[in-house]
Amino acid sequence: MKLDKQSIEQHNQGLTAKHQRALAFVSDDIPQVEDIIAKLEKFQIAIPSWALGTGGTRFGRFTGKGEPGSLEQKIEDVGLLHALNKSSGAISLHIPWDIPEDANKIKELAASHGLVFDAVNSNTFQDQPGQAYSYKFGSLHHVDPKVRKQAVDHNIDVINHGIALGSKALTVWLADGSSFPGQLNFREAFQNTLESLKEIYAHLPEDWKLFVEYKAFEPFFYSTTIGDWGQSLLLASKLGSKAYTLVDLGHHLPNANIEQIVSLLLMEGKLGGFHFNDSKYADDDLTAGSIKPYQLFLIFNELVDGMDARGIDHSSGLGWMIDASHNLKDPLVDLLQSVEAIKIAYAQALLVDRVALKQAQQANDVVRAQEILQHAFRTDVRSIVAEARLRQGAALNPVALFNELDVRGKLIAERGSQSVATGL
Ligand SMILES: [Mn+2]
Repeated sequence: MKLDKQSIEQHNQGLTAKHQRALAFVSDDIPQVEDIIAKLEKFQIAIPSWALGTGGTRFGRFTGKGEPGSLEQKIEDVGLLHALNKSSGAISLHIPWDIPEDANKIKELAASHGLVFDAVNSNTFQDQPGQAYSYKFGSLHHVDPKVRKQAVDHNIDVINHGIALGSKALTVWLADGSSFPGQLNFREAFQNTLESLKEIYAHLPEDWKLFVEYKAFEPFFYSTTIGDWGQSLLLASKLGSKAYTLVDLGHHLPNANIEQIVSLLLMEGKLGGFHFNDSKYADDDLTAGSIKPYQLFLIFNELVDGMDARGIDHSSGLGWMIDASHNLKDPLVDLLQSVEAIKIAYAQALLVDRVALKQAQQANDVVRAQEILQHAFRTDVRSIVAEARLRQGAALNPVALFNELDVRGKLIAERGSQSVATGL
């Protein structure tokens, strides 16, 4: 299904008066509000193809209804999100869960929804039917060169799919690690990973990036071969200028200072992209901003500061992606909430008075520094984010319109209640 312009306009008309009041109230004290709105309009967050179905837990999967059963339907779903918020204009594909049979047709379909293809993701954390060697003991770090070669070849295959779709980046996340002391030689595992990544890197087109994702633990529980940003940065530095570190918010040990990590990676020109989600305990993959909105703001504060310091374009300089999936909410509504939370944090970060903050830091005025940050965080910017949407023809309240139009009900009528998304 596609949303028609008229239902969006009708929805907006009903909310206009209230919206204008809220916008006028908050804008009065923000001289640069037009600049913030312009930046918000440009800022797009890629939707992962694996988040459109109801995710599972280690204990089971409770499937939703009307889930997208094909790549075409997944693109249709992201198109719906983009029509509702005009902030989800890209899709990040996972291979082999979503292999396009006819890349040109898929590209055209995506373009008809106003979508482009963001980073492609390889998968060497599962065995696929007919695969010669198992990844049970890892992939790019494996002791057996035949397993490593199979994993390298898969990544090259993913790059080729991405080239056909117009992607410009490959994200590599490895489930390589060990669960028991003595299982692995750390140095050999790292060297094997580096050599494998070098072979993949050699196949990257000139205008592509390689994102090296890290994760502290899980699925292994003693060591992870790319376990933290230091190990990722080490690999990215050895690989070359097209390799970057990718930060997934859920891939840190509890209470890690992610904003400091982001700041230093940006300083070194090695922050490639982001996977947004939120968590209470570990890699919980919850809706962005649902547990720790202040942390999300502090991360964006460093992102804006660091990108401006290096003259990086906010919307295109880094890869912005959601990586979240759970099994309670409607996945489409969940993604709308995540995108909204990300844009709110970004808008608040744009509000920070950086000249005053610098002065406070130079004067060791701790109280003033906190006041400046928390003033921005406590400003209700929802109407500013909504205004950016309104100007692009999207809905003032995407979640409300999703419900008003009974989008899920219509998808169930089209696809049936048994349709299950491929992937997780
Ligand atoms: Mn991730």
